[in-house]
Amino acid sequence: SKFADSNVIFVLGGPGSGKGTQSAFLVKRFPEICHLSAGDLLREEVADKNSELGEEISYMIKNGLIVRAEVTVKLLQNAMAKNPEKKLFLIDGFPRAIEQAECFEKMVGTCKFVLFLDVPEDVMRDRLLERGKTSGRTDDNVESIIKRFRTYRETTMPVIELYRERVVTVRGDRTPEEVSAELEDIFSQL
Ligand code: UP5
Ligand code: MG
Repeated sequence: SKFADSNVIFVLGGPGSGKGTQSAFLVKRFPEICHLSAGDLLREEVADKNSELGEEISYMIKNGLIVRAEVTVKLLQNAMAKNPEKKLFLIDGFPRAIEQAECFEKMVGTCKFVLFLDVPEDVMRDRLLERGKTSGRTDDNVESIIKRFRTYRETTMPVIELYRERVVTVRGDRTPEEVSAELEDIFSQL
């Protein structure tokens, strides 16, 4: 394989680019893969009445801001430790800031490659607003979406630049099935 020897693949792309949808497809198709969504792990903390971090995280999510790197890396580390039998970890929505990438490299290790789902902002916005009718997510509204896009452009795009030699870009503005077919191809070759 042309990819580095690591059991971690980062899945990046803007809000609503299809990271969760395509990660779900990949674990169904390749059961040896474990999908970990950083956003889902943070939302679980908010839902956990015993968590001391719930309020801080809830504020950050609603405002499209990035939670302290150590918090998210710890949640990811714990989740990885709970799935020791898995061969490959798809880490979705992380790292979305340079400091997060550095923290993960220091505490866990490097990544095999970065899967980047490229979708124009207007397409992502329409998807998020549509999902917002039923999702119950506190950040699927116009105000939060504008903030999420700003953080994405200013803070997450530099991560794509940082890893540019290891980025595999897939166009995400097609039907879910078309995107999945290309991903199946890529992952079959690993
Ligand atoms: N959909 C998907 N694919 C489609 C397609 N090909 N055609 C048409 N529709 C498609 O998809 C979004 C919607 O689009 C769905 O309704 C889907 O059916 C449809 P989804 O697969 O959910 O996209 P995804 O990229 O996962 O979108 P998500 O909203 O989850 O992305 P975000 O990156 O915004 O959210 P995340 O959960 O990763 O992060 C949320 C917040 O948590 C961040 O803003 C931040 O505040 C915080 N966070 C941190 O602080 N640190 C972290 O490390 C991670 C998150
Ligand atoms: Mg998601």
